Amino acid sequence: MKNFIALMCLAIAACSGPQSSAPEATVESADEFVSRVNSELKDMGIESGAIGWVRATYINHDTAILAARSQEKYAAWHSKTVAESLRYDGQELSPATRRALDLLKLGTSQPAPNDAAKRKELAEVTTELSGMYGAGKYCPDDGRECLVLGDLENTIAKSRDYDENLDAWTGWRTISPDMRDKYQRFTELANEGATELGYGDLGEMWRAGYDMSPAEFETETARLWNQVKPLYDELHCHVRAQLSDHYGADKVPTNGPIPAHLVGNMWSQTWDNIYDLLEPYPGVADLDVTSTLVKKNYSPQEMVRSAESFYVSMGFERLPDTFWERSQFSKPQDRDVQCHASAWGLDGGNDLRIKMCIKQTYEELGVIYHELGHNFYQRAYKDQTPVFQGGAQSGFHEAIGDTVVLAMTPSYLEEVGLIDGVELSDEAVINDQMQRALAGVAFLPFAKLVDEWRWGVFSGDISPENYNSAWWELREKYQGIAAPVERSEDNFDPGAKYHIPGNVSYTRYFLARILQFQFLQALCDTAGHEGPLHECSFYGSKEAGKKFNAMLETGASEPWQDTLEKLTGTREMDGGAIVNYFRPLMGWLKEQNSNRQCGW
Ligand code: X8Z
Ligand code: ZN
Repeated sequence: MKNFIALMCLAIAACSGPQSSAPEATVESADEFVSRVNSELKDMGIESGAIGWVRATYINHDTAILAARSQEKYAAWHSKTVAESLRYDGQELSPATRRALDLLKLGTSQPAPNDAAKRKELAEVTTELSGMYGAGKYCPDDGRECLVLGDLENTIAKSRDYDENLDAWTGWRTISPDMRDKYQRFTELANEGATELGYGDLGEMWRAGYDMSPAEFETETARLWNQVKPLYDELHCHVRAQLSDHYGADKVPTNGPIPAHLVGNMWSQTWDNIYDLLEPYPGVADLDVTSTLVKKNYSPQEMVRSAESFYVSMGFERLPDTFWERSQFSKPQDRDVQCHASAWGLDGGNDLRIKMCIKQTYEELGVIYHELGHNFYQRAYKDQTPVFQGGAQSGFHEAIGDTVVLAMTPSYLEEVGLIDGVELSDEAVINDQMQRALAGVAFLPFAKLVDEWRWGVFSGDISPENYNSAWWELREKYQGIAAPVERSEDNFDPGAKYHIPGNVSYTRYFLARILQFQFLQALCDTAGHEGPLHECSFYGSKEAGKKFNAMLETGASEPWQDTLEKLTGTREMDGGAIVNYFRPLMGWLKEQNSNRQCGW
Protein backbone atom coordinates (compact mmCIF):
# COMPACT_ATOMS: atom_id res chain seq x y z
CA MET A 1 0.00 0.00 0.00
CA LYS A 2 1.45 3.28 -1.01
CA ASN A 3 1.10 6.16 1.29
CA PHE A 4 2.24 9.61 0.43
CA ILE A 5 3.70 10.41 3.74
CA ALA A 6 7.17 9.17 3.41
CA LEU A 7 7.50 6.93 6.39
CA MET A 8 7.29 3.25 6.75
CA CYS A 9 5.31 1.47 9.41
CA LEU A 10 2.97 4.29 10.26
CA ALA A 11 -0.10 4.51 8.17
CA ILE A 12 -1.24 7.96 9.06
CA ALA A 13 -1.59 9.27 5.57
CA ALA A 14 -1.51 12.64 7.14
CA CYS A 15 -0.60 15.45 4.89
CA SER A 16 -1.70 19.00 5.18
CA GLY A 17 -0.95 22.30 3.58
CA PRO A 18 -2.03 24.30 0.63
CA GLN A 19 -5.11 23.15 -1.16
CA SER A 20 -5.11 22.71 -4.87
CA SER A 21 -4.84 25.95 -6.72
CA ALA A 22 -6.09 24.58 -10.02
CA PRO A 23 -8.85 26.45 -11.78
CA GLU A 24 -12.28 24.81 -11.58
CA ALA A 25 -12.92 24.27 -15.26
CA THR A 26 -9.44 23.10 -15.94
CA VAL A 27 -7.84 22.54 -19.25
CA GLU A 28 -4.72 20.97 -17.85
CA SER A 29 -3.47 17.89 -19.64
CA ALA A 30 -2.95 14.64 -17.76
CA ASP A 31 0.78 15.31 -17.62
CA GLU A 32 0.21 18.80 -16.24
CA PHE A 33 -2.19 17.36 -13.72
CA VAL A 34 0.35 14.77 -12.54
CA SER A 35 3.00 17.41 -12.28
CA ARG A 36 0.71 19.56 -10.13
CA VAL A 37 -0.13 16.57 -7.94
CA ASN A 38 3.58 15.96 -7.45
CA SER A 39 4.30 19.51 -6.45
CA GLU A 40 1.36 19.59 -4.03
CA LEU A 41 2.47 16.31 -2.49
CA LYS A 42 5.96 17.68 -1.99
CA ASP A 43 4.62 20.77 -0.26
CA MET A 44 2.21 18.90 1.97
CA GLY A 45 4.81 16.36 2.99
CA ILE A 46 6.89 18.90 4.89
CA GLU A 47 4.17 19.89 7.31
CA SER A 48 2.49 16.51 7.63
CA GLY A 49 5.84 14.84 8.19
CA ALA A 50 6.70 17.22 11.01
CA ILE A 51 3.29 16.71 12.62
CA GLY A 52 3.49 12.95 12.24
CA TRP A 53 6.91 12.89 13.87
CA VAL A 54 5.89 15.02 16.81
CA ARG A 55 2.75 12.97 17.32
CA ALA A 56 4.71 9.70 17.35
CA THR A 57 7.31 11.01 19.77
CA TYR A 58 4.97 12.99 22.07
CA ILE A 59 1.64 11.24 22.46
CA ASN A 60 -0.65 13.72 24.21
CA HIS A 61 -3.91 15.62 23.87
CA ASP A 62 -2.46 18.42 21.76
CA THR A 63 -0.60 16.27 19.27
CA ALA A 64 -3.77 14.23 18.80
CA ILE A 65 -5.53 17.41 17.66
CA LEU A 66 -2.71 18.32 15.31
CA ALA A 67 -2.40 14.83 13.86
CA ALA A 68 -6.13 14.42 13.29
CA ARG A 69 -6.37 17.83 11.60
CA SER A 70 -3.41 17.01 9.42
CA GLN A 71 -4.91 13.70 8.35
CA GLU A 72 -8.22 15.36 7.67
CA LYS A 73 -6.59 17.88 5.35
CA TYR A 74 -4.73 15.21 3.46
CA ALA A 75 -7.91 13.19 3.12
CA ALA A 76 -9.78 16.20 1.73
CA TRP A 77 -6.99 16.81 -0.75
CA HIS A 78 -6.92 13.15 -1.71
CA SER A 79 -10.67 12.84 -2.33
CA LYS A 80 -10.74 16.02 -4.39
CA THR A 81 -7.66 15.17 -6.39
CA VAL A 82 -8.71 11.61 -7.16
CA ALA A 83 -12.09 12.94 -8.31
CA GLU A 84 -10.31 15.36 -10.65
CA SER A 85 -8.12 12.58 -11.99
CA LEU A 86 -11.18 10.70 -13.22
CA ARG A 87 -11.44 13.06 -16.16
CA TYR A 88 -8.45 11.29 -17.69
CA ASP A 89 -10.13 7.90 -17.57
CA GLY A 90 -10.46 6.50 -21.03
CA GLN A 91 -7.81 8.83 -22.44
CA GLU A 92 -4.74 7.42 -24.05
CA LEU A 93 -1.88 8.16 -21.66
CA SER A 94 1.77 7.22 -21.41
CA PRO A 95 2.39 4.24 -19.08
CA ALA A 96 4.12 6.54 -16.56
CA THR A 97 1.19 8.96 -16.44
CA ARG A 98 -1.35 6.15 -16.13
CA ARG A 99 0.72 4.61 -13.33
CA ALA A 100 0.97 7.94 -11.52
CA LEU A 101 -2.83 8.29 -11.59
CA ASP A 102 -3.30 4.72 -10.36
CA LEU A 103 -0.86 5.27 -7.51
CA LEU A 104 -2.53 8.53 -6.58
CA LYS A 105 -5.80 6.68 -6.13
CA LEU A 106 -4.13 4.12 -3.88
CA GLY A 107 -2.31 6.83 -1.95
CA THR A 108 -3.92 6.21 1.42
CA SER A 109 -4.53 3.18 3.62
CA GLN A 110 -7.60 4.86 5.15
CA PRO A 111 -9.71 6.36 2.37
CA ALA A 112 -12.12 8.92 3.74
CA PRO A 113 -15.76 9.38 2.74
CA ASN A 114 -16.44 12.55 0.81
CA ASP A 115 -18.58 13.89 3.63
CA ALA A 116 -16.69 16.44 5.74
CA ALA A 117 -18.10 15.32 9.10
CA LYS A 118 -17.25 11.68 8.40
CA ARG A 119 -13.81 12.61 7.16
CA LYS A 120 -13.15 14.40 10.44
CA GLU A 121 -14.47 11.47 12.42
CA LEU A 122 -12.25 9.02 10.54
CA ALA A 123 -9.16 11.15 11.14
CA GLU A 124 -9.98 11.36 14.84
CA VAL A 125 -10.72 7.69 15.31
CA THR A 126 -7.50 6.53 13.61
CA THR A 127 -5.44 9.03 15.60
CA GLU A 128 -7.05 7.81 18.81
CA LEU A 129 -6.53 4.15 18.00
CA SER A 130 -2.82 4.45 17.33
CA GLY A 131 -2.41 6.71 20.35
CA MET A 132 -4.09 4.12 22.56
CA TYR A 133 -1.58 1.55 21.43
CA GLY A 134 1.43 3.80 21.94
CA ALA A 135 0.30 4.89 25.39
CA GLY A 136 -0.92 1.41 26.36
CA LYS A 137 0.04 0.11 29.81
CA TYR A 138 -0.86 -2.86 31.94
CA CYS A 139 -1.70 -1.76 35.45
CA PRO A 140 -2.12 -4.93 37.52
CA ASP A 141 -4.74 -4.75 40.25
CA ASP A 142 -2.41 -6.28 42.84
CA GLY A 143 -0.58 -3.04 43.58
CA ARG A 144 2.38 -3.58 41.25
CA GLU A 145 3.44 -0.60 39.17
CA CYS A 146 2.06 -0.20 35.67
CA LEU A 147 4.06 -2.00 33.00
CA VAL A 148 4.73 -0.85 29.44
CA LEU A 149 4.98 -3.12 26.42
CA GLY A 150 8.78 -3.28 26.57
CA ASP A 151 8.67 -4.67 30.14
CA LEU A 152 6.06 -7.25 29.24
CA GLU A 153 7.94 -8.30 26.11
CA ASN A 154 11.07 -8.80 28.20
CA THR A 155 9.21 -11.15 30.49
CA ILE A 156 7.85 -13.21 27.63
CA ALA A 157 11.25 -13.31 25.95
CA LYS A 158 13.21 -14.36 29.01
CA SER A 159 10.97 -16.02 31.54
CA ARG A 160 10.42 -19.76 31.37
CA ASP A 161 7.79 -19.61 34.09
CA TYR A 162 4.36 -20.53 32.74
CA ASP A 163 2.36 -18.25 35.03
CA GLU A 164 4.69 -15.29 34.84
CA ASN A 165 4.38 -15.37 31.05
CA LEU A 166 0.64 -15.73 31.30
CA ASP A 167 0.39 -12.60 33.41
CA ALA A 168 2.42 -10.60 30.87
CA TRP A 169 0.42 -12.03 27.98
CA THR A 170 -3.02 -11.32 29.41
CA GLY A 171 -1.79 -8.05 30.92
CA TRP A 172 -0.86 -6.52 27.57
CA ARG A 173 -4.25 -7.50 26.17
CA THR A 174 -5.97 -5.28 28.72
CA ILE A 175 -5.12 -2.31 26.49
CA SER A 176 -7.32 -3.33 23.60
CA PRO A 177 -10.97 -3.97 24.60
CA ASP A 178 -11.56 -0.20 24.52
CA MET A 179 -10.44 -0.16 20.91
CA ARG A 180 -13.20 -2.47 19.73
CA ASP A 181 -15.99 0.08 19.09
CA LYS A 182 -13.56 2.51 17.55
CA TYR A 183 -12.22 -0.16 15.24
CA GLN A 184 -15.71 -1.04 14.16
CA ARG A 185 -16.41 2.59 13.36
CA PHE A 186 -13.08 2.92 11.57
CA THR A 187 -14.06 -0.04 9.40
CA GLU A 188 -17.42 1.50 8.48
CA LEU A 189 -15.92 4.87 7.58
CA ALA A 190 -12.89 3.64 5.66
CA ASN A 191 -15.05 1.11 3.80
CA GLU A 192 -17.31 3.96 2.75
CA GLY A 193 -14.26 5.84 1.51
CA ALA A 194 -13.02 2.80 -0.40
CA THR A 195 -16.43 2.27 -1.98
CA GLU A 196 -16.53 5.87 -3.13
CA LEU A 197 -13.20 5.29 -4.84
CA GLY A 198 -14.72 2.37 -6.70
CA TYR A 199 -13.47 -0.58 -4.62
CA GLY A 200 -15.76 -3.21 -3.12
CA ASP A 201 -14.31 -2.56 0.35
CA LEU A 202 -11.08 -1.48 2.01
CA GLY A 203 -9.55 -4.96 1.78
CA GLU A 204 -10.06 -4.97 -1.98
CA MET A 205 -8.40 -1.57 -2.17
CA TRP A 206 -5.39 -2.84 -0.21
CA ARG A 207 -5.11 -5.85 -2.49
CA ALA A 208 -5.26 -3.59 -5.54
CA GLY A 209 -1.73 -2.27 -4.94
CA TYR A 210 0.22 -5.13 -6.49
CA ASP A 211 0.05 -4.70 -10.26
CA MET A 212 -2.49 -7.47 -10.60
CA SER A 213 -6.17 -7.76 -9.81
CA PRO A 214 -7.18 -8.01 -6.13
CA ALA A 215 -8.49 -11.53 -6.77
CA GLU A 216 -5.23 -12.59 -8.41
CA PHE A 217 -3.30 -11.18 -5.48
CA GLU A 218 -5.31 -13.20 -3.01
CA THR A 219 -4.63 -16.36 -5.00
CA GLU A 220 -0.97 -15.42 -5.19
CA THR A 221 -0.56 -15.12 -1.42
CA ALA A 222 -2.30 -18.50 -0.97
CA ARG A 223 0.08 -20.06 -3.50
CA LEU A 224 3.11 -18.71 -1.67
CA TRP A 225 1.82 -19.93 1.68
CA ASN A 226 1.34 -23.43 0.28
CA GLN A 227 4.94 -23.43 -0.92
CA VAL A 228 6.32 -22.78 2.55
CA LYS A 229 3.77 -24.52 4.76
CA PRO A 230 5.56 -27.93 4.85
CA LEU A 231 8.62 -26.21 6.33
CA TYR A 232 6.50 -24.46 8.97
CA ASP A 233 4.72 -27.70 9.85
CA GLU A 234 7.99 -29.49 10.60
CA LEU A 235 9.23 -26.59 12.72
CA HIS A 236 5.96 -26.42 14.65
CA CYS A 237 6.06 -30.14 15.35
CA HIS A 238 9.57 -30.02 16.79
CA VAL A 239 9.07 -26.85 18.81
CA ARG A 240 5.89 -28.23 20.34
CA ALA A 241 7.68 -31.43 21.35
CA GLN A 242 10.48 -29.49 23.04
CA LEU A 243 8.07 -27.19 24.83
CA SER A 244 6.10 -30.18 25.99
CA ASP A 245 9.31 -31.66 27.45
CA HIS A 246 10.05 -28.42 29.21
CA TYR A 247 6.63 -27.44 30.55
CA GLY A 248 5.02 -30.89 30.73
CA ALA A 249 2.42 -32.55 28.50
CA ASP A 250 -0.36 -31.24 30.73
CA LYS A 251 0.63 -27.68 29.78
CA VAL A 252 1.70 -28.37 26.20
CA PRO A 253 -0.08 -31.44 24.80
CA THR A 254 1.71 -32.95 21.81
CA ASN A 255 -1.40 -33.24 19.68
CA GLY A 256 -2.81 -29.74 19.81
CA PRO A 257 -1.92 -26.12 19.25
CA ILE A 258 0.91 -24.47 21.21
CA PRO A 259 -0.12 -22.06 24.01
CA ALA A 260 0.54 -18.58 22.68
CA HIS A 261 2.53 -17.27 25.65
CA LEU A 262 5.33 -19.83 25.61
CA VAL A 263 7.21 -19.08 22.39
CA GLY A 264 9.10 -16.01 23.56
CA ASN A 265 7.13 -13.33 21.73
CA MET A 266 4.10 -11.30 22.76
CA TRP A 267 2.24 -12.22 19.57
CA SER A 268 3.87 -15.65 19.00
CA GLN A 269 5.05 -14.24 15.70
CA THR A 270 8.76 -15.03 16.03
CA TRP A 271 10.19 -17.71 18.27
CA ASP A 272 13.92 -17.06 18.36
CA ASN A 273 13.80 -15.89 21.95
CA ILE A 274 13.33 -19.50 23.05
CA TYR A 275 16.35 -20.69 21.10
CA ASP A 276 17.85 -21.77 24.44
CA LEU A 277 15.15 -24.46 24.66
CA LEU A 278 15.74 -25.57 21.10
CA GLU A 279 19.46 -25.33 20.35
CA PRO A 280 19.98 -28.51 18.29
CA TYR A 281 23.62 -29.04 19.33
CA PRO A 282 24.07 -27.35 22.69
CA GLY A 283 27.24 -25.33 22.98
CA VAL A 284 28.21 -25.67 19.32
CA ALA A 285 28.99 -22.34 17.64
CA ASP A 286 27.63 -20.03 20.26
CA LEU A 287 25.74 -17.28 18.46
CA ASP A 288 24.87 -15.25 21.49
CA VAL A 289 25.23 -11.75 20.12
CA THR A 290 23.09 -10.34 22.92
CA SER A 291 25.68 -11.24 25.51
CA THR A 292 28.40 -9.46 23.49
CA LEU A 293 26.22 -6.36 23.23
CA VAL A 294 25.75 -6.43 26.98
CA LYS A 295 29.37 -7.30 27.76
CA LYS A 296 30.73 -4.55 25.56
CA ASN A 297 27.90 -2.30 26.68
CA TYR A 298 26.92 -1.16 23.19
CA SER A 299 24.94 2.08 23.25
CA PRO A 300 21.90 2.42 20.95
CA GLN A 301 23.98 4.73 18.73
CA GLU A 302 26.74 2.18 18.48
CA MET A 303 24.25 -0.49 17.48
CA VAL A 304 22.91 1.78 14.75
CA ARG A 305 26.45 2.61 13.60
CA SER A 306 27.20 -1.05 13.32
CA ALA A 307 24.17 -1.59 11.09
CA GLU A 308 25.04 1.47 9.00
CA SER A 309 28.53 0.08 8.46
CA PHE A 310 27.12 -2.96 6.70
CA TYR A 311 25.38 -0.79 4.12
CA VAL A 312 28.47 1.40 3.80
CA SER A 313 30.57 -1.70 3.12
CA MET A 314 28.39 -2.27 0.04
CA GLY A 315 29.09 1.23 -1.23
CA PHE A 316 26.11 3.12 0.20
CA GLU A 317 26.87 6.58 1.53
CA ARG A 318 26.79 7.13 5.27
CA LEU A 319 23.56 8.47 6.75
CA PRO A 320 23.36 12.26 7.02
CA ASP A 321 24.24 14.14 10.22
CA THR A 322 20.57 15.03 10.64
CA PHE A 323 19.80 11.33 10.94
CA TRP A 324 21.92 11.18 14.09
CA GLU A 325 20.58 14.47 15.43
CA ARG A 326 16.88 13.92 14.85
CA SER A 327 16.26 10.18 15.27
CA GLN A 328 14.79 8.75 18.44
CA PHE A 329 16.94 5.79 19.50
CA SER A 330 15.90 5.37 23.14
CA LYS A 331 12.62 5.42 24.99
CA PRO A 332 12.13 8.78 26.68
CA GLN A 333 11.19 8.35 30.33
CA ASP A 334 9.04 11.44 30.67
CA ARG A 335 6.26 10.87 28.15
CA ASP A 336 4.34 8.41 26.01
CA VAL A 337 5.81 7.65 22.60
CA GLN A 338 5.09 5.15 19.86
CA CYS A 339 7.87 2.67 20.57
CA HIS A 340 7.03 0.43 17.62
CA ALA A 341 10.04 0.82 15.32
CA SER A 342 9.66 2.92 12.19
CA ALA A 343 11.81 4.60 9.55
CA TRP A 344 11.04 8.03 8.17
CA GLY A 345 12.00 9.61 4.88
CA LEU A 346 10.99 13.20 5.50
CA ASP A 347 11.52 16.12 3.15
CA GLY A 348 11.41 13.88 0.09
CA GLY A 349 14.06 11.54 1.48
CA ASN A 350 16.56 14.22 2.49
CA ASP A 351 15.70 14.02 6.18
CA LEU A 352 16.05 10.37 7.18
CA ARG A 353 15.28 9.15 10.69
CA ILE A 354 14.41 6.11 12.70
CA LYS A 355 12.21 6.04 15.75
CA MET A 356 12.86 3.18 18.11
CA CYS A 357 13.18 2.30 21.78
CA ILE A 358 16.32 0.26 21.30
CA LYS A 359 17.19 -2.54 23.72
CA GLN A 360 20.57 -4.23 23.97
CA THR A 361 19.60 -7.46 22.19
CA TYR A 362 20.41 -9.33 18.99
CA GLU A 363 16.73 -9.19 18.05
CA GLU A 364 16.81 -5.40 18.24
CA LEU A 365 19.99 -5.24 16.21
CA GLY A 366 18.07 -7.06 13.49
CA VAL A 367 15.26 -4.52 13.75
CA ILE A 368 17.81 -1.71 13.31
CA TYR A 369 19.10 -3.37 10.11
CA HIS A 370 15.47 -3.66 9.01
CA GLU A 371 14.73 0.02 9.63
CA LEU A 372 17.90 1.20 7.91
CA GLY A 373 16.84 -0.83 4.89
CA HIS A 374 13.80 1.47 4.67
CA ASN A 375 16.01 4.55 5.04
CA PHE A 376 18.47 3.50 2.32
CA TYR A 377 15.53 2.72 0.04
CA GLN A 378 13.99 6.16 0.76
CA ARG A 379 17.25 7.87 -0.04
CA ALA A 380 17.82 5.81 -3.20
CA TYR A 381 14.47 6.81 -4.74
CA LYS A 382 14.44 10.42 -3.64
CA ASP A 383 15.00 11.67 -7.17
CA GLN A 384 11.81 10.03 -8.36
CA THR A 385 8.74 12.25 -8.44
CA PRO A 386 6.72 12.11 -5.18
CA VAL A 387 4.09 9.66 -6.50
CA PHE A 388 6.88 7.24 -7.37
CA GLN A 389 8.72 7.68 -4.08
CA GLY A 390 7.84 4.32 -2.61
CA GLY A 391 8.66 0.66 -2.75
CA ALA A 392 8.13 -1.31 -5.98
CA GLN A 393 5.41 -2.82 -3.78
CA SER A 394 5.05 -2.90 -0.03
CA GLY A 395 6.82 -6.25 0.33
CA PHE A 396 9.93 -4.83 -1.33
CA HIS A 397 10.20 -2.05 1.21
CA GLU A 398 10.05 -4.53 4.07
CA ALA A 399 12.49 -6.94 2.47
CA ILE A 400 15.53 -4.68 2.00
CA GLY A 401 16.85 -4.62 5.55
CA ASP A 402 15.81 -8.22 6.09
CA THR A 403 17.91 -9.30 3.13
CA VAL A 404 20.87 -7.66 4.80
CA VAL A 405 20.03 -9.48 8.05
CA LEU A 406 20.35 -12.76 6.14
CA ALA A 407 23.86 -11.72 5.19
CA MET A 408 24.80 -11.36 8.88
CA THR A 409 26.37 -14.79 8.81
CA PRO A 410 28.48 -16.15 11.68
CA SER A 411 31.61 -15.17 9.71
CA TYR A 412 30.35 -11.60 9.41
CA LEU A 413 29.44 -11.45 13.10
CA GLU A 414 32.90 -12.63 14.01
CA GLU A 415 34.53 -10.14 11.65
CA VAL A 416 32.78 -7.23 13.34
CA GLY A 417 33.42 -8.55 16.83
CA LEU A 418 29.87 -9.53 17.74
CA ILE A 419 30.74 -13.15 18.42
CA ASP A 420 33.98 -14.84 19.41
CA GLY A 421 35.24 -17.48 17.03
CA VAL A 422 33.18 -19.13 14.36
CA GLU A 423 32.68 -22.81 13.76
CA LEU A 424 31.84 -24.07 10.31
CA SER A 425 30.73 -27.61 11.09
CA ASP A 426 27.48 -29.21 9.95
CA GLU A 427 26.27 -28.97 13.51
CA ALA A 428 27.00 -25.26 13.60
CA VAL A 429 24.99 -24.83 10.39
CA ILE A 430 21.98 -26.55 11.93
CA ASN A 431 22.22 -24.37 15.03
CA ASP A 432 22.40 -21.22 12.92
CA GLN A 433 19.51 -22.36 10.74
CA MET A 434 17.41 -23.18 13.77
CA GLN A 435 17.85 -19.70 15.15
CA ARG A 436 16.96 -18.15 11.80
CA ALA A 437 13.97 -20.42 11.24
CA LEU A 438 12.60 -19.56 14.66
CA ALA A 439 12.64 -15.95 13.53
CA GLY A 440 11.79 -16.23 9.83
CA VAL A 441 9.86 -19.42 9.23
CA ALA A 442 7.79 -19.23 12.42
CA PHE A 443 6.70 -15.79 11.28
CA LEU A 444 5.16 -16.84 7.96
CA PRO A 445 1.68 -17.99 9.04
CA PHE A 446 1.28 -15.02 11.38
CA ALA A 447 2.22 -12.65 8.59
CA LYS A 448 -0.35 -14.33 6.37
CA LEU A 449 -3.25 -14.34 8.79
CA VAL A 450 -3.22 -10.76 10.10
CA ASP A 451 -4.60 -9.39 6.85
CA GLU A 452 -6.77 -12.39 6.24
CA TRP A 453 -8.53 -11.31 9.42
CA ARG A 454 -8.75 -7.72 8.20
CA TRP A 455 -9.86 -8.72 4.72
CA GLY A 456 -12.69 -10.61 6.43
CA VAL A 457 -13.53 -7.67 8.69
CA PHE A 458 -13.56 -5.20 5.81
CA SER A 459 -15.66 -7.43 3.53
CA GLY A 460 -18.14 -8.12 6.33
CA ASP A 461 -17.42 -11.86 6.38
CA ILE A 462 -16.21 -11.29 9.94
CA SER A 463 -18.79 -9.31 11.87
CA PRO A 464 -18.09 -7.30 15.03
CA GLU A 465 -19.74 -10.03 17.11
CA ASN A 466 -17.05 -12.39 15.88
CA TYR A 467 -13.98 -10.16 15.86
CA ASN A 468 -12.13 -12.07 18.54
CA SER A 469 -13.30 -15.59 17.81
CA ALA A 470 -12.42 -15.17 14.12
CA TRP A 471 -8.97 -13.95 15.12
CA TRP A 472 -8.32 -17.04 17.20
CA GLU A 473 -9.71 -19.34 14.54
CA LEU A 474 -7.15 -17.97 12.10
CA ARG A 475 -4.38 -18.14 14.68
CA GLU A 476 -5.12 -21.80 15.21
CA LYS A 477 -5.67 -22.63 11.57
CA TYR A 478 -2.46 -21.05 10.28
CA GLN A 479 -0.09 -21.05 13.23
CA GLY A 480 -1.27 -23.95 15.35
CA ILE A 481 -1.25 -21.53 18.27
CA ALA A 482 -4.03 -21.16 20.85
CA ALA A 483 -4.87 -18.60 23.50
CA PRO A 484 -3.67 -19.89 26.87
CA VAL A 485 -6.87 -18.81 28.63
CA GLU A 486 -10.41 -18.55 27.41
CA ARG A 487 -11.09 -15.48 25.30
CA SER A 488 -14.45 -13.94 24.49
CA GLU A 489 -15.93 -11.03 22.63
CA ASP A 490 -15.19 -8.88 25.68
CA ASN A 491 -11.62 -9.04 24.43
CA PHE A 492 -10.25 -7.50 21.28
CA ASP A 493 -6.94 -9.29 20.89
CA PRO A 494 -6.17 -8.07 17.36
CA GLY A 495 -5.96 -4.56 18.84
CA ALA A 496 -2.98 -5.59 20.97
CA LYS A 497 -0.88 -5.85 17.80
CA TYR A 498 0.48 -2.52 16.59
CA HIS A 499 -0.54 -2.80 12.95
CA ILE A 500 -4.27 -3.13 13.70
CA PRO A 501 -4.76 0.14 15.63
CA GLY A 502 -1.91 1.63 13.55
CA ASN A 503 -3.70 0.54 10.36
CA VAL A 504 -0.60 -0.74 8.60
CA SER A 505 -1.26 -3.58 6.18
CA TYR A 506 0.59 -6.75 7.12
CA THR A 507 0.79 -8.87 3.96
CA ARG A 508 3.85 -6.73 3.22
CA TYR A 509 5.83 -8.72 5.80
CA PHE A 510 4.66 -12.03 4.42
CA LEU A 511 5.81 -11.03 0.95
CA ALA A 512 9.06 -9.68 2.35
CA ARG A 513 9.86 -13.04 3.99
CA ILE A 514 9.52 -14.65 0.57
CA LEU A 515 11.25 -11.94 -1.44
CA GLN A 516 14.25 -11.50 0.85
CA PHE A 517 15.51 -14.98 -0.02
CA GLN A 518 15.14 -14.25 -3.72
CA PHE A 519 17.04 -10.99 -3.23
CA LEU A 520 19.71 -12.82 -1.23
CA GLN A 521 20.16 -15.35 -4.01
CA ALA A 522 20.53 -12.61 -6.63
CA LEU A 523 22.96 -10.51 -4.59
CA CYS A 524 25.05 -13.54 -3.69
CA ASP A 525 25.29 -14.48 -7.37
CA THR A 526 26.40 -10.93 -8.10
CA ALA A 527 28.94 -11.02 -5.28
CA GLY A 528 30.39 -14.16 -6.85
CA HIS A 529 29.39 -16.48 -4.03
CA GLU A 530 29.75 -20.18 -4.66
CA GLY A 531 28.30 -22.86 -2.41
CA PRO A 532 25.09 -23.09 -0.44
CA LEU A 533 23.00 -19.96 -0.05
CA HIS A 534 23.04 -20.00 3.75
CA GLU A 535 26.80 -19.53 3.75
CA CYS A 536 26.69 -16.38 1.67
CA SER A 537 27.28 -12.89 2.94
CA PHE A 538 27.58 -9.97 0.55
CA TYR A 539 29.19 -7.85 3.27
CA GLY A 540 31.79 -5.66 1.57
CA SER A 541 30.60 -6.45 -1.95
CA LYS A 542 30.43 -3.24 -3.96
CA GLU A 543 29.03 -5.18 -6.94
CA ALA A 544 26.12 -6.44 -4.88
CA GLY A 545 25.63 -2.91 -3.52
CA LYS A 546 25.47 -1.48 -7.01
CA LYS A 547 22.92 -4.01 -8.14
CA PHE A 548 20.83 -3.50 -4.99
CA ASN A 549 20.94 0.27 -5.40
CA ALA A 550 19.85 0.05 -9.04
CA MET A 551 16.70 -1.65 -7.83
CA LEU A 552 16.15 0.77 -4.97
CA GLU A 553 16.49 3.84 -7.19
CA THR A 554 13.59 2.69 -9.34
CA GLY A 555 11.19 3.19 -6.44
CA ALA A 556 7.58 2.71 -7.48
CA SER A 557 8.07 3.98 -11.01
CA GLU A 558 7.39 0.69 -12.77
CA PRO A 559 5.44 -2.52 -12.10
CA TRP A 560 7.24 -4.52 -9.42
CA GLN A 561 7.50 -7.50 -11.76
CA ASP A 562 9.84 -5.44 -13.98
CA THR A 563 11.92 -4.40 -10.98
CA LEU A 564 12.12 -7.95 -9.69
CA GLU A 565 13.15 -9.26 -13.07
CA LYS A 566 16.06 -6.84 -13.32
CA LEU A 567 17.44 -8.02 -9.99
CA THR A 568 16.60 -11.72 -10.04
CA GLY A 569 15.76 -12.67 -13.63
CA THR A 570 12.26 -13.77 -12.69
CA ARG A 571 8.94 -11.93 -12.67
CA GLU A 572 7.39 -14.05 -9.94
CA MET A 573 7.61 -14.20 -6.19
CA ASP A 574 8.78 -17.66 -5.29
CA GLY A 575 8.78 -19.50 -1.97
CA GLY A 576 11.30 -21.92 -3.45
CA ALA A 577 14.21 -19.70 -2.41
CA ILE A 578 13.41 -19.85 1.32
CA VAL A 579 12.71 -23.59 1.10
CA ASN A 580 16.06 -24.07 -0.60
CA TYR A 581 17.86 -21.96 1.99
CA PHE A 582 16.52 -24.07 4.85
CA ARG A 583 17.15 -27.44 3.20
CA PRO A 584 19.73 -28.53 5.83
CA LEU A 585 17.38 -27.73 8.71
CA MET A 586 14.40 -29.32 6.95
CA GLY A 587 16.31 -32.60 6.72
CA TRP A 588 17.24 -32.41 10.39
CA LEU A 589 13.69 -31.58 11.47
CA LYS A 590 12.24 -34.49 9.51
CA GLU A 591 14.56 -36.85 11.35
CA GLN A 592 13.59 -35.40 14.71
CA ASN A 593 9.91 -35.65 13.88
CA SER A 594 10.02 -39.08 12.30
CA ASN A 595 8.31 -40.78 15.25
CA ARG A 596 6.09 -37.90 16.18
CA GLN A 597 2.49 -37.19 15.35
CA CYS A 598 2.62 -33.74 13.77
CA GLY A 599 -0.25 -31.34 13.18
CA TRP A 600 -2.90 -29.97 15.51
O1 X8Z B 1 6.58 -3.67 12.12
C1 X8Z B 1 7.66 -4.09 11.79
C2 X8Z B 1 8.86 -3.17 11.67
C3 X8Z B 1 8.49 -1.85 11.19
S1 X8Z B 1 8.01 -1.85 9.51
C4 X8Z B 1 9.52 -3.04 13.01
N1 X8Z B 1 7.83 -5.42 11.60
C5 X8Z B 1 6.75 -6.36 11.78
C6 X8Z B 1 6.33 -6.46 13.22
O2 X8Z B 1 7.04 -6.00 14.10
O3 X8Z B 1 5.28 -7.06 13.49
C7 X8Z B 1 9.06 -6.06 11.15
C8 X8Z B 1 8.73 -7.49 10.95
C9 X8Z B 1 7.29 -7.68 11.30
ZN1 ZN C 1 9.51 -2.25 8.16
